[in-house]
Amino acid sequence: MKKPFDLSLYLVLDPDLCQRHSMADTAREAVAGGATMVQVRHKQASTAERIALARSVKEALHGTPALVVMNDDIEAAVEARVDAIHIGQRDLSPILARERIGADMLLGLSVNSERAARAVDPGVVDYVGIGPVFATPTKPDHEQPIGLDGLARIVAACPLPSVAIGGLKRQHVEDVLAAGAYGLAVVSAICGTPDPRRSAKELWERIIAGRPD
Ligand code: TZP
Ligand code: MG
Repeated sequence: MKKPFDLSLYLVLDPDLCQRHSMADTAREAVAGGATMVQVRHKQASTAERIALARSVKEALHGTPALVVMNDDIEAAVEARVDAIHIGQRDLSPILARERIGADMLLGLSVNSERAARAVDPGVVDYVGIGPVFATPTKPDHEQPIGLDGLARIVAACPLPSVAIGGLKRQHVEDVLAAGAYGLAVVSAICGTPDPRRSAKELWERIIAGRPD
C-alpha cells in the first residue's frame, strides 16, 4: 500500500550544502523540527552510493512519520525500498516509472509549465513539484523561474497536490500557500543552515499558521 503523504515541508538533501552535518543527521534534525518528507538527491553518486545513502536516511527517520523519497534513480529507489521516487520531465516517462516501481511506491513529478501540469495523469502520478519559483544557485541548470503568478497558474492547471520549490525561504511561506501549493520544498533554507532542526521548525510553524483552513 502507498503511504499517506504530507507535502507541508519537503526537504531535498544536497550533499554540497549538507556539510556541517551528514545527510542522515540533517534529515533527522529537520524531521525533528517538522519536515514531513525527505528527498535523497545526489547527482554525482552511483546507484550503490544512493542506495546506501537512502538506507542511512531511512534508518535516521525510523519511527517518525516522515517519508523518504529518492530523486531520479528508480533502481536505487526499488532496492532501498524508499516510500517515493521523484522524477523530472527529462527522466523516463511516469508510465514507465510506475511500471518499474509497482503500485505501492509514491511517484512525484516535476512540472514547470501549465501545459506539463495539464498533462499529468493522476492515475499514475501522486504529487507534483512545481518550480523553480525563484532563481536559485542550488540548481544552476534550472529552468526559467515561474514566479508566484506562474506558480498559481500551474497549481490551478494541475489535478494533484503540489509542493513548490526554488529559492524558497521563510518569508515566502504565505505567498506560496496563497498560490495554492500545499507545501514548500527547500534545500538551502534547511541544509545550508547551522541548525537544520531550528530552520525546519521556523518554516513548519509558519506553514501551519499560514495554511488557509
Ligand atoms: N529543483 C528546482 S529548484 C531546485 C530543485 C532541486 C533547488 C532548490 O534549492 P533551494 O536551495 O531551496 O533554492
Ligand atoms: Mg530529475
